[in-house]
Amino acid sequence: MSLSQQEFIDLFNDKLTTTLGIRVEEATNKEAYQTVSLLLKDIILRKWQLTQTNQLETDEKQMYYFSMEFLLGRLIESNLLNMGLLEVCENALKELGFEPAQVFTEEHDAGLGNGGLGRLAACFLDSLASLNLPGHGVGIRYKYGLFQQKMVDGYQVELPDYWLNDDYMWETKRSEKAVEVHFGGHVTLEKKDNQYTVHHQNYERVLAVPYDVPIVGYETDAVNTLRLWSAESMPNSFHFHSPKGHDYYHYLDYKRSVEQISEFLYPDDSYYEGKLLRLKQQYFLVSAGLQSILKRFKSKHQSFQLLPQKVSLQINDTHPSLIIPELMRILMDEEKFGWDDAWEITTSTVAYTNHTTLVEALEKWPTEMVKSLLPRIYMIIEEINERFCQSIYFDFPHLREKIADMAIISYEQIHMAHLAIVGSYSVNGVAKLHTDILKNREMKNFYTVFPERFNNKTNGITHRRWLLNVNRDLANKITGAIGENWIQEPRELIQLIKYADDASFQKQIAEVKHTNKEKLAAYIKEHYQITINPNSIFDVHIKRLHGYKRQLLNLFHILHLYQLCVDNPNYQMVPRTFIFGAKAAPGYHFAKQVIKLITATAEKVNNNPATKDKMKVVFLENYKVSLAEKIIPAADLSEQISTASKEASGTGNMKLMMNGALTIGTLDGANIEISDMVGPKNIFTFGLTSDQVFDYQKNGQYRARDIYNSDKRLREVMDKLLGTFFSPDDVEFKNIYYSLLYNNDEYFVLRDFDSYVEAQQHVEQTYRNQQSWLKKSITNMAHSGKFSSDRTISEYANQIWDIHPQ
Ligand code: 26W
Repeated sequence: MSLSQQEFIDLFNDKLTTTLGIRVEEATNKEAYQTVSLLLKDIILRKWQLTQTNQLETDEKQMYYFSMEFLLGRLIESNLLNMGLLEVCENALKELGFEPAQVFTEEHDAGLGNGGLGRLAACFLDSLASLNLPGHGVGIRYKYGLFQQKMVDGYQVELPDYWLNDDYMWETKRSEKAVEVHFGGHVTLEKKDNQYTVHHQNYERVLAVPYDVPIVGYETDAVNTLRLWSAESMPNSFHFHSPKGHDYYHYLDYKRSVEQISEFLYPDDSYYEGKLLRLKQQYFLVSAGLQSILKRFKSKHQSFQLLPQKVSLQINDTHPSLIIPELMRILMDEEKFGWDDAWEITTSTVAYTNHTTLVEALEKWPTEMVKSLLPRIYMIIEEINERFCQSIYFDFPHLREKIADMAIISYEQIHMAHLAIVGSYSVNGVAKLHTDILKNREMKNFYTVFPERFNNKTNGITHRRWLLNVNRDLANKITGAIGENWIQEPRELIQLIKYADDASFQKQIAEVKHTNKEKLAAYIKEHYQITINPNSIFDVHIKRLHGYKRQLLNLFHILHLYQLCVDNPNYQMVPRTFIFGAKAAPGYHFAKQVIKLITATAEKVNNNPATKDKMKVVFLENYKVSLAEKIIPAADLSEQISTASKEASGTGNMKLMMNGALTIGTLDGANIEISDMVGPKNIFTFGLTSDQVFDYQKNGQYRARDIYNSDKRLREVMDKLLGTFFSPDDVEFKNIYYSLLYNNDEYFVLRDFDSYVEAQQHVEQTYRNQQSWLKKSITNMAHSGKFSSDRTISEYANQIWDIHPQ
């Protein structure tokens, strides 16, 4: 798309008049934002409509990405960029007297996700559209996104994220495409002429209304769709005629209970809680999404035999795995297929991505709950289980004793991961190590039965948002050196290797980083009244707060440095700014205590004369996509320090690397592949390997207390948690202390401390030599092309979905 600046201004003024009825001089930043997005949406809608017609006509295979989370953040800048209108829009806004950055920040983040899994889904949508691939998202239009985090006296407090307070500019409600979803009731089977008819009665009816968001690709024609479903009560469902007069109250109850379904996103990350409402959400997503896909399919095809050739359904973790019995239900009960044919179609259409092996994150629904909420679905799951167990018994006699472990239903629980593996044609992990752990440990028996299903798709991130949009200065320097080819072909970033040693390029890179650090410092000054030194190392730890992500290990290093400075006023260190951003699940007490410990440490470090010029600790409130976009370009050091084997992949590691940060990390998730790409000299690795972690878990020989006893530094740090260091009479951190010493330190914080401190010393030495640091930084950027989600999505498209550019 190309528009001249004047054309853009004319469109702007016109929109302002016809929608808000005001003159440009009166318009606020918010009104300017609304106007830009409206005029942009007009342009996008034309393309969107063409794509839809075209996709229907050509009848190419479509892929649908089912996810309970899409963490989109803001769309304005990436939509402008992808439409080729970013520059002209910015110039036009300036001409009209606005500051573009101020205008863009008026968009409220769409925070419909918790963390990695949700953001991955959003990056995938961008890559699908940018590669011109027919792939769409299916999700829930939560009225409230992930909670807003407010810090009060150093504690996290959760506030509702009412993101729809202002209209969401990118969505279009499609009432005419609404479908019905049924819950509860009774199911009876009637046998007639050797055919079963299923009667489902007395169910609750829910109206699922889709809101579509156009997904624009970078310089491509196609506009894909993210369809978000909202739950409404059935129209005309209020009847006056009961003589008892209870109807009105029943109606209100019904309406409340229905609207609840799409009310809020569960804030748990990697922690499963068997809540009925969550189960409702999952079935609601799956049933509504599938119905609309099948409607479209039916408008073109006579028989569902063709479904696997025309449709691929990817499920983002097990959260949408009810799509398997739901598809079976529709094929059998409504389309009258027999079991075997229905099963063949289903298991050739659904593909499953696993994102975690943490036991506490694996979904297991109580049979009673599923039986009463989804009676027909439960019957089908029982049958899937029955047949699966039989097939193991007869076809894999050597696995007979494993049947109890592999069953989909056991101990009154449905194991959703087992259902997902048995019911799909592809099972993928999200990094090499993670896939190996699935194959050889966690899902070993399933791998024996279905070896051809398992495959790896290492995660990726959209380099358009995470480099081009958020760090334009850096992108320009890159283009200055190697040309702009890398934007279409991110692997071309490898050309930067030639400049890794080039003094003039190093200088440019250093300048950009410095400017970015100054910007972040100014932001921190403005919002936190903390002065940070742009010449210090910006050491960044941003991700959900979780035991396995070991923010605590980072903190112990900070407290250790603090002690060194206090003990020796002449202690020489390269100044550092430790930057944290993290939300804790509201019910995760340990994680919340760690947040409080970070802020308490910040108080100490930032105010002690012995440390305050050498170290600063900053906890940035309400970590979200748009905050990540501010921090990442300014980062020197990327903390990726999970207990080996626990982080399936990580994607923050990729974003930071792409922006020139060096990684300090364990050999976990995609860190291993980053290390393979850049080589050991260009990354600071430390700590136990995953095999060592597994060995400890098996042999039970880990003794956290022995390490505490033998390491004076650790004792000094940890004893601060109990004594009067943080506050005179406070014992609030004793839980942390106990979890490490009495519960034997589940995440091996103490075990990795020494090796971490050593790696941090290495970081410091390297940073002292700026030339060497910059060389490593450029080397990291050069190898980051592999981690573009364009690569990931091409692999999914070719190896799993069999979809092709349109
Ligand atoms: C049911 C509760 C629940 C909620 C979310 C369980 C599990 C999850 C997700 C699987 C957690 C998650 O986001 N996992 C992350 O997925 C990323 C994308 O693949 C990976 O990069 C991260 O390593 C992984 O932790």
